[in-house]
Amino acid sequence: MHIFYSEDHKLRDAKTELFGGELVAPFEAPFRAEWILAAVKEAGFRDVVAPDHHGLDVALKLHSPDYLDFLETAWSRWVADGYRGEAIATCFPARRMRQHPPRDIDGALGYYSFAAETAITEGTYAAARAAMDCALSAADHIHAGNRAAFALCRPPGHHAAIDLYGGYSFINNAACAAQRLRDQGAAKVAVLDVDFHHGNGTQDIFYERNDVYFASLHGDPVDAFPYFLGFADEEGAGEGLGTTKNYPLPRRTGYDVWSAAMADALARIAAFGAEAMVVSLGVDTFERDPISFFRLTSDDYIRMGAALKRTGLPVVVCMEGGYGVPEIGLNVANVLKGLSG
Ligand code: SP5
Ligand code: ZN
Repeated sequence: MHIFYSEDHKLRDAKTELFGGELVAPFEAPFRAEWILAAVKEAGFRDVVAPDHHGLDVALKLHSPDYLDFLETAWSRWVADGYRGEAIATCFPARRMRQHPPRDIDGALGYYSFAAETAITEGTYAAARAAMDCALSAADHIHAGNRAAFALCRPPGHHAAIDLYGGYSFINNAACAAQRLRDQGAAKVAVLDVDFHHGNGTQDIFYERNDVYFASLHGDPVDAFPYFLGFADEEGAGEGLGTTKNYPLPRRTGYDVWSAAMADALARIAAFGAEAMVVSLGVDTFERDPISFFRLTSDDYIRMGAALKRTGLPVVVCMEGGYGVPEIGLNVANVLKGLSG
């Protein structure tokens, strides 16, 4: 299985995350990709290749043009205003306020985000483009006839919505992979999101579409970020009604309950008629993840990968979350091990 990896992920190296009222070292940091890369190589996945450079044509089918332009220019606008710290949103267009992009960068940050923990920094956009390139190249690799590919995306992408960043996500890598698979001829595609957090961005992007099925297993939003999306009654709208499925799960969920939900999701994806699948892989479901509350063990990730393989579908795996502990590498390698059987 090919691993698509770009050194440019290191350009996303924020110094600050707003957490517990303090600016702390971000959970989403370069060491994550380095640990994961080392572990997958150690597990025998040695075909590590740099992605091709892609344009924005696929992303422009998912994100709004003004949003992508904002991402590209936000840091220079912030610096031009004389701010000395990293760019953190502080004011949001909340209930009953006007939804209009401000001219001022401080306001634009709030307009284009849904969470303040994620700072924009100098290299953020370049790194997000490289992560997108990994996802697109992995999709191209599937189109070329391979059964599976791993896009070691960093920063992650599944929280990035049509015109919102947050949750450490800027461009939705998994959505780009799914769109690429569609553009290359797959009539129907599924995105299975197994990150601990609800994939609000991916859901938003495909909510009214009937060609992409979205299923997500995650911490119940009454208890977990992103709090305001991912409930069981969200099922898609318009032409997309019935093509979104959410599995909000309680604290201390282990693999028995979790895997039953995954099996239900995979049955629905098969019934939908997906010809290819993108997996948003977060290993923040791990029992010792520092910011999450599921109880998966390292061996469970082998079983997860094997279940993905049993679908018989070609699979693009996109890296999402998973933090703090050395086991993130092993857990990702275990998914790939199960998937390549
Ligand atoms: C890609 C991904 O996994 N993004 C997750 C972003 C989560 N950021 C907010 C973290 C807040 C953690 N709150 C923990 C509360 C523990 N009581
Ligand atoms: Zn997550």
